[in-house]
Amino acid sequence: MTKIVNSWNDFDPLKHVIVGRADHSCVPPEEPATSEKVPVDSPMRGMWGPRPLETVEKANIQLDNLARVLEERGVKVDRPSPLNWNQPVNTPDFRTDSMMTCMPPRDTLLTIGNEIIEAAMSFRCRYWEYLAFRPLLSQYFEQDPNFLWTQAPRPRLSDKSYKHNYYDEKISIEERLVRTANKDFVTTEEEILFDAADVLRLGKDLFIQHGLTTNRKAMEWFKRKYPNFRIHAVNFPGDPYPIHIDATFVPLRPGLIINNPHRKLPVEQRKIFEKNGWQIVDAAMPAHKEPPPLCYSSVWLSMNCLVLDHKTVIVEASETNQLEQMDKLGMNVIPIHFRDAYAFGGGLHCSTADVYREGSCEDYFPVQDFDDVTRV
Ligand code: DAV
Repeated sequence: MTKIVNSWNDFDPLKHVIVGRADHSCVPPEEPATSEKVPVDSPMRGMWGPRPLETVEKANIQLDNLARVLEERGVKVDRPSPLNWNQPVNTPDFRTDSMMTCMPPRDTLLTIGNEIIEAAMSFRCRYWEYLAFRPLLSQYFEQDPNFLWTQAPRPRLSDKSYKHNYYDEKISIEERLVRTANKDFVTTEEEILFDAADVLRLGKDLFIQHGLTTNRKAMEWFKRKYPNFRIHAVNFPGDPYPIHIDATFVPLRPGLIINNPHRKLPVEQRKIFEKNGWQIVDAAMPAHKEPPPLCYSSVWLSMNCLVLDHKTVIVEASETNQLEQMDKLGMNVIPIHFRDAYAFGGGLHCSTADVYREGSCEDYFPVQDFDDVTRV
């Protein structure tokens, strides 16, 4: 019997990881949660169904290449088993006409130490996504006697989970920014909702983004689940579509975080980092003006890098500014091409989920003798 699952942060030496697959991916029909994320002028508006086969094939080539690069560096790579995503989801509480993908495992699976949690995601089209990872989780369970396999309380995703008329075609970016600043999001507090990618793990501290996909009730759940941890609610007022923390606030090694300069952590929320000697550096500007076609994410996938250890990071090959900044920050950079995969669920960090990183649960924030406004 071996230890298979162990990961406490995003920067300790990566030994075992899940890399997503794009097969059968669909653009899901609009629903209360997703209509918020698709920009008004996006060509994705109003269209849904299976993604064009040649785009799926191109994405898979880059995902397979990422897997190969990781394996060459001694990282064990597992892959999910995609379902046919072009099927409706029917529950007693809702119906939607198709599912989405299992390309970004980072949204579905949250690894905390020896535990993997299947997240309580807010998109109806993602209701069954965890099933693609079940063969792997089942295998880990058989092989690792200490692996804790957890499913967060399943959300019902009835109409009560979303604000009605929150979405309005005419709403401007400025109005969206006001909503983000006021912490006014499409999801309600009816039930626990979170995407795993909204949770930034730093040992004993979990920093959780309050946004479109994660609510306060989720933070309360984490607080009760991990009484020995400190749970922090963070939000980034400059983001008109706050979904996931990993193109916004990205740690590179203990003591160093890059922060999206358009989505700065508010001054009063920075104290915990400053008091504990952490440096928050503005991330480099993206090299691209637009995301690739049919992509949900912004150009800030530029900073969605995959850290392999405290000195090594994988960055998208065309992100010249980000490559240069990593070098200046003392990281060895491995550039790889990944933009063909972006539309399927994000960047290098999004498309992976940790299984094993060497290291243990450190306390990176021992200084606590101040008013911590982020603490839940
Ligand atoms: O900037 O669109 C993307 C994060 C995806 N996990 C953005 C956030």
